Amino acid sequence: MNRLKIAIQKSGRLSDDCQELLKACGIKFHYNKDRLIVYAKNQPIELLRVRDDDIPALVFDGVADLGFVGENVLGECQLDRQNKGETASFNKLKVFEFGECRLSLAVPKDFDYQSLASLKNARIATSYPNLLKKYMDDNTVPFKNCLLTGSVEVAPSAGIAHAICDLVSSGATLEANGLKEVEVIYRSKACLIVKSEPLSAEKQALVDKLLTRMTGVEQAKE
Ligand code: PRT
Ligand code: ZN
Repeated sequence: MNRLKIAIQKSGRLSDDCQELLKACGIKFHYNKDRLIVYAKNQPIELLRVRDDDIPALVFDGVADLGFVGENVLGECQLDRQNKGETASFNKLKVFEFGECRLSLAVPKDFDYQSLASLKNARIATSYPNLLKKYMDDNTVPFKNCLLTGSVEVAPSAGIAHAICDLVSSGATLEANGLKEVEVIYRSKACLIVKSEPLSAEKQALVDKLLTRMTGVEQAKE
């Protein structure tokens, strides 16, 4: 049987939870921090360890069978494809209780924010241009996009942008940068996606077994 290919974040906020979940499902790996591909010792499974941003496309294109990814990254990549007129097909198998965060708009504390209209024509820094544009378009508020792949939270104090649209969990990063959260535009948790093209019967049976075990692991935690 061909190995079931699972894309997983190589190192970051989702890596440990995903690896622990697979372990709790009885799948054994020898992780090597530098390896892109890791084979399971006791199942026909291989992990593709990549940047989280690359995971949706690997599943959309059928390069990976399954992928663990934040719904924020998934939503952004899906819109990016759709906006380019390309297809982005997948099925969501599960949403987990880890990786929880929200994509929010934030402004400097002294910004006189009344409603979303206060951001009319503002320059907004973000790493999520498609989710931001959809939200602003849905609310018919024009704005200027400022794409940054990192250090988004310093953009207002650096004079690069009037506001930001970034991930928040505790809010400590916003606080440390003198910003206040004014709108939540997207709520996210980690999820498991599968490619839309049908899997072989053997792979499907393995996926079904994994899902049953994941449910068991979740119930054991309750
Ligand atoms: O290298 P790679 O591209 O794989 O990793 P990455 O740096 O892009 O992502 P990583 O590991 O930081 O996050 C992976 C995923 O974790 C995200 O896509 C979200 O789905 C989820 N997640 C959950 C978070 C957070 N919580 C979070 N707080 N991702 C990022 N943050 C950042 C946020 O951007 C901000 O800088 O943490 C800071 C805010 O945290 P608080 O607690 O101060 O509000
Ligand atoms: Zn990333």
